[in-house]
Amino acid sequence: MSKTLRFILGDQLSHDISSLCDADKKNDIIFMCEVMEEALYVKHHKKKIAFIFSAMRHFAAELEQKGFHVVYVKIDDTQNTGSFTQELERAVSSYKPDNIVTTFPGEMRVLMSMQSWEERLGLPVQILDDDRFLCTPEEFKQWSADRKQLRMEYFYREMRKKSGVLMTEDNKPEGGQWNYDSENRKPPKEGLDVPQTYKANVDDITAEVLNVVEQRFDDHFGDLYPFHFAVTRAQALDALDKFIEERFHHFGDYQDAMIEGEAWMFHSHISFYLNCGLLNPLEVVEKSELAYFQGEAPLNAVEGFIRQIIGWREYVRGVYWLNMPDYEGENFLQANRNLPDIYWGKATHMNCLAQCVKETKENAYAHHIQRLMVLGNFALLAGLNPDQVNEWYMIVYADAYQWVELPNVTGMILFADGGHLASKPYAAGGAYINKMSNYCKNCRYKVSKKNGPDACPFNYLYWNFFLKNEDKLKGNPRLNHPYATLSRMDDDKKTAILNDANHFLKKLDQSEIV
Ligand code: FAD
Ligand code: DLZ
Ligand code: SF4
Repeated sequence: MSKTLRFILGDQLSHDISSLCDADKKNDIIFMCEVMEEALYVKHHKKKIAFIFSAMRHFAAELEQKGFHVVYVKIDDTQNTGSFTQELERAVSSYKPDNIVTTFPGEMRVLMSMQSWEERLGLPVQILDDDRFLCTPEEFKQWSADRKQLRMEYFYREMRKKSGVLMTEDNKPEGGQWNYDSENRKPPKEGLDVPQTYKANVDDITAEVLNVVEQRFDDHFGDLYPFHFAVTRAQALDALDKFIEERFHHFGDYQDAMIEGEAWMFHSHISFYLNCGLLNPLEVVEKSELAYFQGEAPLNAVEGFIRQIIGWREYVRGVYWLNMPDYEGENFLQANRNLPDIYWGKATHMNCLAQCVKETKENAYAHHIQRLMVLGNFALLAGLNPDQVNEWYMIVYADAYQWVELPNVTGMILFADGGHLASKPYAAGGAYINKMSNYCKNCRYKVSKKNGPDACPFNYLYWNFFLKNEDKLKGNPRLNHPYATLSRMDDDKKTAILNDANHFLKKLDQSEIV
């Protein structure tokens, strides 16, 4: 009987993952390792490292309980060499397996490393498909092949048909429409009662991990405490149930709303669990659909939520594998400004930015509209360098892996891929932030002012962005409106915009408080 070493990565914590499918309890070895290379290739938020290590250790314990032979290397094991490849070398020389089986990873750099193992380790290495996604990279490639422009909405409809989710018996979308987004843009209203997010207790395994992270990764960004992420599948399922029971009915209505001091709003907070394998996307979607049919959540909430998971989530993964490795270096707008210290918590008068960074630092989480329309919008309008912005997003969010982070940053917020993922840049002035949040009330800037020292910087940066990028953006039919407005704008107004923007950006570059 042959002996297989089954290598499980930190984002492959699913009991039914392909690499475990036909595992033999008597002969095979399940191998997992905590390595410095993964914790340091970007300096992840402390909470993210603690979350992954604790979830890995709990998963290994569950496999052991099931009777598997698990070999687990901890970060502080004295012999730990610090990299996947070298740890595998050590394991191969100790346990002498006949072959290695693993599942397709979430990042190109890990795939390239995996592809070198067969030669380096001198034994067969099988990389199995990651069947936790609805659409394979090959299927996405086929879908995109005959299209001039990729659009998430059409891809999403294919996924609805493929999965049968929210489809009627005669193959029509439930409720008659594919998309209920127009109902999902309610501004926050006064006195909205936002439920608490799920909070797991810290057990002995997590306490040990928190201690290690405190000692070894103290110079990383972010607050380690309080730590209340789910770290087992059972806890992640509780977190999902809590969302469905307490927040789902408002998810659609307030999907784009932001309230100062309310970091979690009516979102699900399950991206961490989906992305590391504790939850399976299809089971989440099925539970959501059931909630709709049982009358626990309205269609606009359920369709909107399901679209994020079988639409956006699958779409960005498809875009990632379709375009890597080139996607990593894209900089269509030639944006080259250094990431300002505001993103690391330096003081700013811009209340929206300050609040979103503060919550990111505390929770290793910000909800979509904070990531897109505040932090991302500023990065776009200020012309921040895509490499630095990508690195920041990879570092600060506990759900960040390159397959999902890179398309959202390079494609969605920075338009650095020239429109491959999104048809136009998500640029907005202060009015949008004011409509969807209460941040402006406590800001030193006046959102209604367009120019001058008290004006909201988003207002003049918005027009400055379109003026500065005219040669690259003017032909885009979806930008006819801003360019038509600019063509009617008098020269004095344009000069005021350019002056205000120059003055602001100069201060930003000189690390002055803006
Ligand atoms: P909910 O709002 O409750 O949505 C439900 C689920 O839908 C999420 O858990 C997630 O799995 C999925 N989803 C929603 N939007 C997207 C999207 N645009 N792309 C992929 N999946 C989506 N998501 C990550 O998982 N990891 C990242 O590193 C990441 N980086 C982002 C960077 C930027 C600049 C932007 C604009 C978005 C990013 N997102 C990322 C997408 C989205 O913001 C997060 O998935 C979401 O905020 C997670 O919180 P939630 O679980 O409460 O989501
Ligand atoms: C994010 C992360 C971290 C911080 N540490 C580890 C680790 O020590 N061991 C491990 O197997 N995985 C870790 N991960 C998740 C990996 O970075 C992730 O599996 C790859 O990037 C592929 O998506
Ligand atoms: Fe942000 Fe402008 Fe509102 Fe201040 S006024 S919170 S900078 S949008």
